[in-house]
Amino acid sequence: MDQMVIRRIFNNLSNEIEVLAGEADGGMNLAEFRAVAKEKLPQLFDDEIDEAFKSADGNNNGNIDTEEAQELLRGLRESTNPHSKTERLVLGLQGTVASLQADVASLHAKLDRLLQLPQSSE
Ligand SMILES: [Ca+2]
Repeated sequence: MDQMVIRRIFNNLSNEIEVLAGEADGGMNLAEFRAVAKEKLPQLFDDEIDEAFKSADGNNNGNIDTEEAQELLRGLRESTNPHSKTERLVLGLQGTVASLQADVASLHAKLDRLLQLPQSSE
């Protein structure tokens, strides 16, 4: 199934997953997951819900365990955060380049002034 569909499902269920991830020995089996997903997203098909569940159940034990829920949330944060690690890096580099360009421009201006001094004194 489309990863975007799975992502959309979990984005809509992030509060429920957050609760799950906070429980010490929590977990959610397929029946519980189906019930929660159906309540929040009634337009979903059963096979979409099942597939989303399978993608989150990393060790295939029929239960989204606390650790799996935490990993799911990490994945969601990375995919939905507009300033992901890479983007932060790019933004930082763009800032560096912009400040270097400003420095070079200001050096140019100073050099121009220095070179013009003898001429302007004539
Ligand atoms: Ca599991």
